[in-house]
Amino acid sequence: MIRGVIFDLDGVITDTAVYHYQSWRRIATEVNFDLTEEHNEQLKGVSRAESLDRILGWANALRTEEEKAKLLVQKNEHYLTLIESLNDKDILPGIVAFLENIRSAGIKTAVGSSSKNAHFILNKLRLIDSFDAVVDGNMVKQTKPDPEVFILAAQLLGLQQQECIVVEDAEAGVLAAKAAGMKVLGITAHGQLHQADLCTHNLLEKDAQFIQQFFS
Ligand code: B16
Ligand code: MG
Repeated sequence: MIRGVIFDLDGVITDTAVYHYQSWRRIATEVNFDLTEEHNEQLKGVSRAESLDRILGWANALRTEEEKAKLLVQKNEHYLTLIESLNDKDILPGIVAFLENIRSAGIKTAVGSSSKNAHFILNKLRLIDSFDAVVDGNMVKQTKPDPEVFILAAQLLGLQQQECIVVEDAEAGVLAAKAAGMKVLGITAHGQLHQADLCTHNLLEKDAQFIQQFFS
């Protein structure tokens, strides 16, 4: 029996992934590296610090801890300017109705995000009250694909890990959920998330019955 649904934020609740990509591209040019969409796919769901390390690795660029700290601040400042006007119109299709539906069926809801901006973004979207728990990048030590973020979310919901499913758009997040012993509903615009139990384009016309039918 599924009693909780844990949502990833970027790429599932709202499409901030494109803004992360723009800000990382700008940082990448500073180390003379052309960050492609293929590279960016490998940054989805991964923490800010780990993303920078990966970019520096691809660019074969060495930076001191102090320089890295500055680049992380620059990246986030640019990202925050890009999401300045984010509002409830930026919630992805089907999310609001799906949340209402599963909550009225007694299913608990949480966010499990690698983003340190998750609370800020949920407030901008006016969605913060739709979740019983929010775990963000400030609350965990390990980034996805480590399961810590989802394990903590289940704990805060007061549920067993296997009583929760995760909704994810990134390979790192799917692996994190599987490592936590949770089933995964993958959200994909195109293609597949290989280890997800089921994939869909969006949550339109999905309901609590759908969740119990496919994931119990
Ligand atoms: P921030 P999610 C992740 O959020 C993003 O997918 C990833 O691209 C980003 O680097 C990470 O959050 C950290 O975000 O810089 O805002 O702390 O998909 O786990 O909700
Ligand atoms: Mg995501």
